[in-house]
Amino acid sequence: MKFTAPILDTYAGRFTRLKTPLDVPAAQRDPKVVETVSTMLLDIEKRGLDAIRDYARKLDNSTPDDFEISAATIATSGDRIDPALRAAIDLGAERTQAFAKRQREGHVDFDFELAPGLHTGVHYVPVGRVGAYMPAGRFPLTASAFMTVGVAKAAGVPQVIACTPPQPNGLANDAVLYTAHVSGADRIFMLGGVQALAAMVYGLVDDLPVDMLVGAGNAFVAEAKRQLFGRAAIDLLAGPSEVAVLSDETADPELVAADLLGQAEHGPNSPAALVTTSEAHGRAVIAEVERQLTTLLTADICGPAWRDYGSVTVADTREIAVALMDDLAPEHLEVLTSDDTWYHENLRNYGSVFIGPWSTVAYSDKGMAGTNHTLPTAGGAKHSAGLSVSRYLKPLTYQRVEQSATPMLAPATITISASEGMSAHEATAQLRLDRYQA
Ligand code: HSO
Ligand code: ZN
Repeated sequence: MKFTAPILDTYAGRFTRLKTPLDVPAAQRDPKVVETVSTMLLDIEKRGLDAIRDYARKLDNSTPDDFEISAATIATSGDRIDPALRAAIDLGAERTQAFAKRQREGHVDFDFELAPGLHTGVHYVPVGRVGAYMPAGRFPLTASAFMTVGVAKAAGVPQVIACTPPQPNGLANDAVLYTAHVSGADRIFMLGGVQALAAMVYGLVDDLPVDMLVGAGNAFVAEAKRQLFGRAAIDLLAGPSEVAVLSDETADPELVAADLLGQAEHGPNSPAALVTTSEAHGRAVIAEVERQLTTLLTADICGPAWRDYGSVTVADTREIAVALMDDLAPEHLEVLTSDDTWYHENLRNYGSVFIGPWSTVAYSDKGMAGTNHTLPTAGGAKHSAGLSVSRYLKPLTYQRVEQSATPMLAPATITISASEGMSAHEATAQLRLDRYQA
């Protein structure tokens, strides 16, 4: 599709086009990252817990006798954090679970007589064992466990274990611990990065391997998930967090600029895109971003992100705006227009949408909106949705055939099997037909 949208000057004073996901280097495709991770995984598979200990010592300067965090440390984590933070975490856990439980109700088993005597249906069963990774880099992302541990529990996952890396002081982050605890984690281990994911999938710290790995992390964590996929299911491969805003002349440039910078904070390669139907509004947003960057405490990250991965595009019509946005397929999408309902009805590719000036991405990021913040990045929203109870549930199918339905199933099964030369398949149906006729 060709767009005739004029393109505005962006932060660096040069003309750019709308940044597409392909412009963002996929760190997980860096051959050095791929190789480091595969060497580590092979080593861990061969040497087991000894290798885990070696990596924990080398990479995190961590040498505990037991990686598991004691029940007492976990139970008292809430006492070691600010009471206001504790209350906020309680609220986030409750709201995220309430949304997830409501979504769980939408997955309804059914039993359907597809043809006379042929009973079929779906029975939803949660994954048995989930391993959640809870990062703690420059920003500890406290709310992460709401989305992974809490939603898994709301889906009915019986065993959820979690890993979090030691901080420079050698201890786990108490806010992260408390969040995992109130979200329902069964066991928590102080282990970081690739070695944490490998330990969970190979069953090295808990008795049994996990069936599914979830949770955000750096490029090494994402690559480890990619390489472990198949042995375990994964939520998704997250790249740098993104935001896109779709606004018109009725939107407040100050809010739009703040929300663009709000996600640019994730890293110097976090894309922030504005698509607007008003050039004057676009210019006002650019000026506002510049102004806010002069006082923002994390301008060292947001500034480079906006300069290198920021974009402002003017669309002539709302249809073009929608087409541009659907092509971008952003992780987070905000709509601030006089026509929000029309946009909501027409947009189709995004991880989560925030409608109107009173909705902002951070509400979901921190668990207050109840929705999941683990969402597809880098255009993944074209084919996938984010993490939710649905991802933890397996829609298992069944069939129960009455004797009387045999003539309806067996002959065609025999015909297809015979045509393929699959005699053993054919025999299973033929036996039943013979008995039915006898
Ligand atoms: N925007 C991130 C989640 C997050 N941001 C948590 C801040 N805290 C991915 O959706
Ligand atoms: Zn965020």
